[in-house]
Amino acid sequence: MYIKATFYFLSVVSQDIPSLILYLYSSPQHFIMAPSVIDVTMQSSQPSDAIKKAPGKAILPDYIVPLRPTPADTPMSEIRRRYEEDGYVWMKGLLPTADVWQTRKTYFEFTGPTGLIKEGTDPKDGIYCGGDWRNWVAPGPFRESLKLQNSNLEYQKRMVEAHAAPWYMAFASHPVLLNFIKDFTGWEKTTPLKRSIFRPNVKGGEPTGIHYDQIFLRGGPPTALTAWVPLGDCAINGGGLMYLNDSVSIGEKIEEDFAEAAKDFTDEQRISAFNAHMMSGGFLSKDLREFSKKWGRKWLAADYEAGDVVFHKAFNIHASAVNESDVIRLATDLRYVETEKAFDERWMENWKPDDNL
Ligand SMILES: O=C(O)CCC(=O)C(=O)O
Ligand SMILES: [Fe+2]
Repeated sequence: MYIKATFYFLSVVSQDIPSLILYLYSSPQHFIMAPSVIDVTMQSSQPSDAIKKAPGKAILPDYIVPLRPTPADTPMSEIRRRYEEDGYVWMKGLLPTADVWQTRKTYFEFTGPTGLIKEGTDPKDGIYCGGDWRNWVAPGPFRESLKLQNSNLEYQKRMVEAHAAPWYMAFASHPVLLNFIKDFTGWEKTTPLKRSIFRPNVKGGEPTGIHYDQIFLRGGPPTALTAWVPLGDCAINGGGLMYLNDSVSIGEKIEEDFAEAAKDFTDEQRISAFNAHMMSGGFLSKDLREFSKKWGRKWLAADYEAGDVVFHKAFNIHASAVNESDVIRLATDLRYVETEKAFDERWMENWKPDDNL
């Protein structure tokens, strides 16, 4: 089955090669800024000896424990049981690794010529060119809040365009993913939400703040299934996603409080991740240490490998640590809903920096 899926996938990817070649001639535009202020580090002995940093503050080793891996040949009943118990299931080696590496390579062949990738290195490796991470912040409200000047417009353009590329759409509808979801959920028909996002985090860059996905999907019931896919290996200090242990009930409780506070809002305000009660970016906090202390839960972290997929629930709380390696952390979050049931229709357009979701 994997061989068949790989062949299908590569044939879709290769169709886009001529359009990639068209972009090879543009030159990078850089600008200079003060070095990053993210500087506090602490040694972590668990789950590996890696250092883990959150923005502005280290996450103490005591607050970090390993994510539970689930081998791909685990019986589906056990996979479902773990998903219910943990609010996530980390499927090891689910996707054919060649397809994952190919997607990584295609992404960096497309965005690399803007200066992102270190000269003379293989795009597949995604080795960061170095320098100030702010050069490589995705366009959108966060980038605007940084008030950057002379930004690398070609990078921003390509970064956005990658989200509508046929090779990316093909990856989101990878037959192995769709088959797995069919067996796992029992849904008659699955719709991949079109709004899926690349997460290219460079060394020292601002990681994803603490949230649960339903904050951004309030236009529908909390039934969407998220697949977080590291596109390539992602070492423990490489900025992978971390999950707050046993956090679904916390996410549900926080959402109830938000709903209560928003009950007099218009429908549009009520479902917005950015209404008057929310923090900037829709996040619950950026302080992983404090959040862990406040709720009495530890962060689950992992060394991810190409081929892994983490499926998580809409109320599961998660965030990323800072990428401290020279390898660009590229991941994507893909979301799926049952076709015939209600879902957040706002997510049926490709991601755009100003889509206000
Ligand atoms: O990759 C990230 O940093 C964020 C991913 C995420 O929040 C998700 O997949 O739901
Ligand atoms: Fe998320």
